[in-house]
Amino acid sequence: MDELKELIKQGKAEETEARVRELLQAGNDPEALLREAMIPAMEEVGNLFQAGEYYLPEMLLAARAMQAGLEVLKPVLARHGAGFLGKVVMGTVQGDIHDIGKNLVTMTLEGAGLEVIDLGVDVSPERFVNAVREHKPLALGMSALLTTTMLSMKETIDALREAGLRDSVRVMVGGAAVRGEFAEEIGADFYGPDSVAARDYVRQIVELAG
Ligand code: B1M
Repeated sequence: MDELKELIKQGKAEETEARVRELLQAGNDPEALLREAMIPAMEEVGNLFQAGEYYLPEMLLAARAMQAGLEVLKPVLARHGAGFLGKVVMGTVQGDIHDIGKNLVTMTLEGAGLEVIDLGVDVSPERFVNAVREHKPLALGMSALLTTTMLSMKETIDALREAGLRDSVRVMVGGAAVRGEFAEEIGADFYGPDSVAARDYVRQIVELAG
């Protein structure tokens, strides 16, 4: 696990991929890999960047290594079986291109049997609104990693209201920049500290919808 964390911090994508495979083959729980090595690695990369010890290229390489590892986990986290429980629209908000957390939430929801319409990164309020109108999802999930972009979440909620769609969908927000109080302030229905919380929330909605 420690070695996996180091490989991600050093941005070694191929080695990360191989190590994740090895750890899975050795019987390790995929969620433990995420919790104990992969997510903490990104946390440390952020701290190194903030301390001026890492620059953008190092941060980018670490992100690539993380994504290579996630690709290996994807089929393992995915649920086998037919039929979707419902739809969720997901995206990273306007001005923000961080997508690792959003991808992780997407994978976890898919693993729980949800169909996810992933709008990608830098998604404007208009695109979110159009997707809600078109797909009629149970929930809309927005991710923001920058303090400067999290305000776009409020703009999206306001735009949903203006379009008369606010009551048709549950809005959940998350990402390193977001906190529970902020979610409440902007009128979101739920703040998810991690992908498992997001999955559990959507499961609750599915149960309520009967
Ligand atoms: Co950037 N970056 N970055 N970055 N980056 C942060 C976010 C930062 C905290 C680093 C730091 O200074 N310590 C800082 C933001 C400071 C702030 O605003 N407060 C920062 C900065 C400043 C920047 C740039 C502005 C740097 C620059 O250009 N000078 C720039 C902005 C670009 C832009 O978006 N416009 C930038 C660029 C980048 C890269 C492109 C190099 C790369 C992203 C690559 C990619 O995503 N494909 C990158 C990275 C990798 C990071 C850090 C190191 C790691 C982020 C990450 O992937 N974490 C990050 C440091 C940090 O977050 N501590 C940092 C792992 C991921 C699993 O966590 O996304 O939080 P996270 O998701 C979690 C939960 O939050 C939750 O689930 C996940 C866990 O299960 N979650 C949800 C996420 N979304 C959810 C949605 C939900 C529910 C839960 O419901 C819908």
